Amino acid sequence: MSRSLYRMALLCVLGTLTLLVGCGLTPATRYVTLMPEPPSTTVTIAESMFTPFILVVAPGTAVMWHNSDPVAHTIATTPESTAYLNTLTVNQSIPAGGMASVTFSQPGLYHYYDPTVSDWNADFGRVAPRQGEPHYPMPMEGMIYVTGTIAQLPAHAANSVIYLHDRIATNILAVRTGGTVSWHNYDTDPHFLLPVLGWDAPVNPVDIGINNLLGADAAPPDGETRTITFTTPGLYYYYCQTHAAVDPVYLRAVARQMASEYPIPMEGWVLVSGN
Ligand SMILES: [Cu+2]
Repeated sequence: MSRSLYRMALLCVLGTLTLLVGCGLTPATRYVTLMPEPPSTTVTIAESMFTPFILVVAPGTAVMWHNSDPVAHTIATTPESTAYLNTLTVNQSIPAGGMASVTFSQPGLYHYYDPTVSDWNADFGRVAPRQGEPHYPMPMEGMIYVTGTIAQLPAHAANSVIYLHDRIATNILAVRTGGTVSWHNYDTDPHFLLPVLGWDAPVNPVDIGINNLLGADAAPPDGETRTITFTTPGLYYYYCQTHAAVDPVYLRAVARQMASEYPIPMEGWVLVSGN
């Protein structure tokens, strides 16, 4: 083989090798491009309910709603808005069998409902169910809990039970880690606040126990006060055992018919974050 032929042969081999390496790189490069997809998680819509009722995600997560009902549903944040609640407004219709996706970047709570089958009750500041829906008296609502640190939450928050009502005055509160929340019973009847069991941390990461709040009838003149110190960050979901029960499938408080606020359950949330 002459020197020029040898050189040509060598170039051919090198060229082939380059092509092979090139072919090998192309899919790998494409794969690497797809890698930084945001994490995603799914809320199922079925029988006019959102499951799970409380979804916990890290900041930057895309939440996908999958509507498996034969009718369209809407996801809409409630009118509640604070530094830690509904910092993003959502209002999207999801056709039957369809999907919707929302990415939540800011830590906090996002409280939403379906206004086509439930109602925002402005007097109560709560989502109310409609009679005739399959899981009445549970309204079609849900909570997205985006973990992460929320700065400048108060060290103390005061809450109460309203006079002559089976109702928590402030449904959703937040305090910094190590902070305290007190509940004063302005009602005449006793109330018993305890966690909705069955959730995994960071929902109810610590059992707050049964908090007996005697009313003015048993503890005159003005009922009892309980104060709880929250040393572990998380979302504490509680209810009053006298005026609500827990649905074992959805792990939600359900109003008892004898409660004055029926069908709205006596329940509340405490968000604990930052310091
Ligand atoms: Cu009660």
